[in-house]
Amino acid sequence: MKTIKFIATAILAVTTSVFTFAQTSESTSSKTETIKVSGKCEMCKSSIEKAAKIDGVSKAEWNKDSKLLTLAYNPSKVSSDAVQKSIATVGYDTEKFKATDAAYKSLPSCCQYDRTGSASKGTSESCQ
Ligand SMILES: [Cu+2]
Repeated sequence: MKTIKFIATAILAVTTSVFTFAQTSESTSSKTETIKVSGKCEMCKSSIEKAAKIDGVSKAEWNKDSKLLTLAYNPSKVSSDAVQKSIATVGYDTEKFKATDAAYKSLPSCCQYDRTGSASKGTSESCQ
């Protein structure tokens, strides 16, 4: 009887620690990062967010005013570089990866953000 009680206690202890470990690794498996991504409007926003949401990314939110993409992802599944490459593929420049000219030119004309780096505002109209 004493042995059974000991085994039951042991099993309970192991189960509890495994559960605690699982919870701990769950909370550390997500990394949040803010990345600058060029773009202009709501249409850019949906394209950028769609491109950013690859496997392992739990949250991608681009702010059209600050041009910052808030990214939450699992670092063991995906890297920030991979997400930025995916965004560059659809035509938007990120901090680390530039879109190809072809991808940039295939964007709707209103979405062709200023690539010269000069903050000239109001030179071209935004898409509504
Ligand atoms: Cu746009």
